[in-house]
Amino acid sequence: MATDRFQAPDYYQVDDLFTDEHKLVRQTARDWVKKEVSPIIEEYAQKAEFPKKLIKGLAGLGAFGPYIPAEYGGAGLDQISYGIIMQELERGDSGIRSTASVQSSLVMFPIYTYGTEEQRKKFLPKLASGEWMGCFGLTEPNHGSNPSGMLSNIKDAGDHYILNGSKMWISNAPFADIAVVWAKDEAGEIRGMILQRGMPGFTTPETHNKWSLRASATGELVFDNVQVPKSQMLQVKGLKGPLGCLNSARYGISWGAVGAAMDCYDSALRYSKERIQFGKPISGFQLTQKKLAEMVTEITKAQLLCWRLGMLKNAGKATPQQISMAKRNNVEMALHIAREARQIHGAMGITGEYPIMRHMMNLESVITYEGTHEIHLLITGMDVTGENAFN
Ligand code: TGC
Ligand code: FAD
Repeated sequence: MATDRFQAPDYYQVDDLFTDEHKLVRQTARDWVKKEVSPIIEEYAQKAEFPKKLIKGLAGLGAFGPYIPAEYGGAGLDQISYGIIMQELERGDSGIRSTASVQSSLVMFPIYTYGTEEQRKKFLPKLASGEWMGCFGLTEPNHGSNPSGMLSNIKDAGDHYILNGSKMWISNAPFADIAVVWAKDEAGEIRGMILQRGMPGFTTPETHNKWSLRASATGELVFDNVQVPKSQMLQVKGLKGPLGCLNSARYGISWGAVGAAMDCYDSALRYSKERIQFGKPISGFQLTQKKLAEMVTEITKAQLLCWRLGMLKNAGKATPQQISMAKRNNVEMALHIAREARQIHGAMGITGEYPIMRHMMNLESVITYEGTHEIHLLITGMDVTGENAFN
């Protein structure tokens, strides 16, 4: 990839809304991405491998559990800082943000929120430092958008449960040390539990041949009579357990998507000024300006949406439905910008010289995971009409 010359657009001086701490967090994350992610990410995406060597640096940034209290190893930051970190990581690559999202919101969050004090002390500091990596198993081969139908199940066997079933499309699964897994008990209630690599009957085969999120490892979780000690169970029952974690991850994605969009816009703007056709820079053509003007408008709107949602989250007032709106809007916005930026780069846009095609392909996963574009629309639809159109 060409040298990373990224300059963030800030058309409405959104910077003025951030505290000095937010700006420091952002500068640190931005510098780290430029130094550590940009020079290697294209190579790792091309060879479809997660760059494990970034784990220590991610932990050092506070990207694992940004809002988890310091007493458990987290960075103790607010929700805006958490969002800013996700924005900067996804500016580098959605797969890197994915790894941090899963570790923070889908593994550390449930252990912090639904775990016993013993579980918090045992797992959170090691997850915050990156010594242990985690994954989150909700989706199954036949239950994606409707996790309430899951077939994975546990049976009571005295001091432990016996777990059977499988999960699919699980980020970080191939190398995770622990897995937060959701399965139904004998009463049909969804329960959460912490599995550790090496438990007999627990395997994590890798999923190959992805065209998207290639620098993130994806796999299955297979449970064949796994004995789960009762001390590994989380203290929550029902679908609200896993969905509560998704609120936090979806919020982070709404910021992350802005990062990917900013990178595509910035690259397209620079390219349009440098690329000469018909004797002048292509930035001088009205059709190019339409694309760029619309991009920066949509980015600006999304930046403001994120900031406001973050403030609501800081105040404990953000609803799941508001989070759905931001995730849906911002990911679609980023995908559209990636496609438009690809056009501005002409043929160069399909190469690894520029980050555009990688962002575009990544965003095809981001628009599907953590609730598809359609599911989030139905969540908003139900919120405003009071009518359930899911089934
Ligand atoms: P429904 O009857 O509506 O609700 C069941 C219970 O859950 C509560 N609830 C929520 N609680 C917290 N947060 C939310 N967002 C919640 N949404 C609902 C609800 O109040 C109820 O509680 P209670 O106490 O009455 O039992 O459930 P439903 O079965 O009709 O489903 C609703 C639907 C379709 C919106 C939900 O299933 C859904 O969101 N589906 C999408 C599935 C999804 O997002 N999967 C993501 C898997 S993880 C992933 O993709 C990680 S990618 C990671 C990466 O690499 O970054
Ligand atoms: P389906 O649910 O089969 O949906 C197929 C299509 O039907 C979609 O367009 C959908 O919007 C539409 N549809 C479904 N129901 C309705 C409806 N009621 N009304 C209208 N349209 C509908 N999951 C995890 O648990 N953990 C992870 O770490 C994880 N990581 C992932 C990483 C990647 C790279 C990917 C691609 C996925 C990951 N997922 C993970 C799974 C992801 O959450 C699911 O793919 C997603 O929830 C959608 O499920 P599905 O793929 O089975 O699609």
